[in-house]
Amino acid sequence: MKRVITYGTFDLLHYGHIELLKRAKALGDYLIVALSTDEFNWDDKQKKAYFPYEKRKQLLEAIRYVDLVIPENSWDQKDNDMKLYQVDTFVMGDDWKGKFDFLHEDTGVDVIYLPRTPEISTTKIKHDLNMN
Ligand code: C2G
Repeated sequence: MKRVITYGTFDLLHYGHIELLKRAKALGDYLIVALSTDEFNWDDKQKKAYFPYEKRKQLLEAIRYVDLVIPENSWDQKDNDMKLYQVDTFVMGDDWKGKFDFLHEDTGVDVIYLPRTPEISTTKIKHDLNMN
């Protein structure tokens, strides 16, 4: 069984997220999503999600491509996650291109960056809805 993992906040879930998850799942048989906790978002990513962790988790768990949702609460957990969850492939959108190449050296996982879906982002949604 080929195990794939990806990380993110997935706030205000939109089709760009779905396209990423769909392509990530197509790279294996089992997709794990490490979902940024509210504390990690605030303390380390300087962003506040509209939906709290439990709601974002509920939405992700309803997606056919997602097999397991785990918390992301540190930048440093990835190496251990690769081993703990016996990951074969790490996937991120290409806005992160190059940032996680160390995972291949450290753990041997394949590191794949997928093109982002253009024209959509959580920030754009908030802006277009005149939310702050
Ligand atoms: N994404 C995409 N296309 C978009 C928007 C997002 O492919 N139009 C991808 C991002 O590249 C990312 C994933 O969807 O791979 C989740 O996006 P975010 O929730 O914005 O993730 P981010 O805040 O970048 O967190 O440790 C890694 C971080 O947790 C990543």
